[in-house]
Amino acid sequence: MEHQINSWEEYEKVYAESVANPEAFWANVAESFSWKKKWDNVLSWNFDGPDVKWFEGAELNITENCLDRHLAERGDQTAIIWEPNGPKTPEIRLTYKELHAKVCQMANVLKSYGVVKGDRVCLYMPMIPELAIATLACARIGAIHSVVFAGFSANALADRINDAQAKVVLTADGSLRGAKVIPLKDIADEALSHCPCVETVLVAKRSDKFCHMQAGRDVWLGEAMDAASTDCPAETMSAEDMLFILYTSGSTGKPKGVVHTTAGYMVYAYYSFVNVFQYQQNDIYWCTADIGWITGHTYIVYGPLLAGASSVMFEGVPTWPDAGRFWAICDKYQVNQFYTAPTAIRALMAKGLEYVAPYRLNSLKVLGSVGEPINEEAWQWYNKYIGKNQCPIVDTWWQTETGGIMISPLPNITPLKPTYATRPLPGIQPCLLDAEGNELAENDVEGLLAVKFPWPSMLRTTYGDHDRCKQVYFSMFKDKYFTGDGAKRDADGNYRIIGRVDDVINVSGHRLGTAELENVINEHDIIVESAVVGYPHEIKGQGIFAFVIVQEACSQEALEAELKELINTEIGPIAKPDRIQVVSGLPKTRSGKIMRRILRKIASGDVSNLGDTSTLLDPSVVEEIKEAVLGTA
Ligand code: 6R9
Repeated sequence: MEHQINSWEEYEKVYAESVANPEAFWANVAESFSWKKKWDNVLSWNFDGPDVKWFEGAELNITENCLDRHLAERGDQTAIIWEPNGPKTPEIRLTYKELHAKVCQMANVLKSYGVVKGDRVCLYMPMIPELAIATLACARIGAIHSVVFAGFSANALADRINDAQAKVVLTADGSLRGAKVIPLKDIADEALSHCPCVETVLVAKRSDKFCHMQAGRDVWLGEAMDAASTDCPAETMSAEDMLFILYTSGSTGKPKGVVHTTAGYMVYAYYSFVNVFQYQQNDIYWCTADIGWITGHTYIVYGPLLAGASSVMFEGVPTWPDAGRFWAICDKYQVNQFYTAPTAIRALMAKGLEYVAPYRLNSLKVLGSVGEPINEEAWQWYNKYIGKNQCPIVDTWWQTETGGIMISPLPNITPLKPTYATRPLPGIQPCLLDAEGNELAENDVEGLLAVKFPWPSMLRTTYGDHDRCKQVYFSMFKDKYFTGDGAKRDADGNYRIIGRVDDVINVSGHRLGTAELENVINEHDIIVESAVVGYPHEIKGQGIFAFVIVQEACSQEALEAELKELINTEIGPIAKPDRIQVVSGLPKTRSGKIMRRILRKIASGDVSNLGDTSTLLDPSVVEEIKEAVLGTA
């Protein structure tokens, strides 16, 4: 594959060049794409705006690079193998030619409902081929896609639709998850009753569930596609035209719409994919993420297709019909590169080796991990039982905001170190800072992780609120992008990501803002005040611990059930608290700020060193909380 690094010496050389002359480096990578018009200027930037432009003046369409470009050479090669929820249901294979035709049909359907370049389209869909097709169909006609993970609730969906002012929503009648069928259209309908901006709802058929179709608004997607032409010219896009919005949690209450643009995202998605997975022609690659998250955007849809890869897309869950499903799929398709999350590894590890034993797993060459720190035990298990000590593990650190993998080993090239994401990819200039923003230039240090030079797939803004983008990412430290993560760098220059240093918790690899959770909990009539923190959880990485003050005595059982239900409807099942503790007060400073540090320590069961509590308004609440949580004062 073009621009693939083959040895450690080459990595060091290429990395040095990419830092010495970033523009020449990225221009060279960009040369291998098909452009309607080449760029006038590779990069202009300042992090004060922030205002970052890559490949300015260029014109292109990303779907021509994902699809059309491959037709002559590999039109009949499989682009996507779709493995359905049920293991006995036949899979669907789409060749590049077939995928191209379907994307054009769906693009024509969108056009027929009035979608034009720049319009926002919301995709609230299960992991069915139509989701990948819809993503590309939007890009084909220059509409901006906003994929909302289908596990989010009606309210969360409504907020995202309204924030983006989406004109069209795509959904399905139902979503099959293991033995369950989720009535997706009903949830969408509930959201849509609060979304006057939506004119048309296109509904894919996936279940036998009846769903209401609102006349004049709702349309069956399958029928509309069948009637549409398979020819749709690709809209001409400028390099910096928006490609998509993806909402993510931050430390304040409202999710942010992270914005990615066209050319830079394309170049980096390709470059990082071929290097981190060392994909070779005819390999079968599988990323288990959902397209509702950034990992699915970059490493199920765009990256693999840009590289002309064959990739697996899985509708179901890892534990159904049993905990061997992932391994069965690896054997079934002879998967070569497998990319998943630590939370899945830990969950499957806990089920026991009898679910791994029946499978050969001999096609695997590279194993990947993403979403949260991978603990040593999970790393060793993944390495020994899945990789059979033969497959390098790439622990890939990145974020919704970075668009692509930033720090990761290159398999069979970078020396591995368990739990370390190791080295930055070429073109990526990370640094560690102290609290004042001074760069810790030496090795063997720990600090706040930032990036000091732009890279092509970095976020450009937060939708509808550029100032928020500036505040959250670019004002903490001058001339640096701040990640929100803490990290350490060992004596050899390898990075290990420690975790979030802000009020974001990472539950099973999903980001949740504690403020977002508290806002919902506080809506309950009986709640006076709440504070939510993360604590170590064996499977999920972090669990959700909610401390609540109630207005009147109530049964713990009823309170838990009601709060869980409330969170379920307001955000979704992923955000349900693991522990709810009623307390009579929260540890606050004299200025009224909750000392979360103390709550975090107590929630983790560690009260050895709570630090100075003398500045608290009422230090005695700490004793009470300790007693309530741990049964000791
Ligand atoms: C791609 C993705 C981003 C946050 C990030 C960090 C955590 C991701 C990690 C990791 C340790 C890794 N994170 N990968 N922590 N090691 N390999 O997950 O994006 O959902 O935006 O989350 O996830 O804390 O800041 P996103």
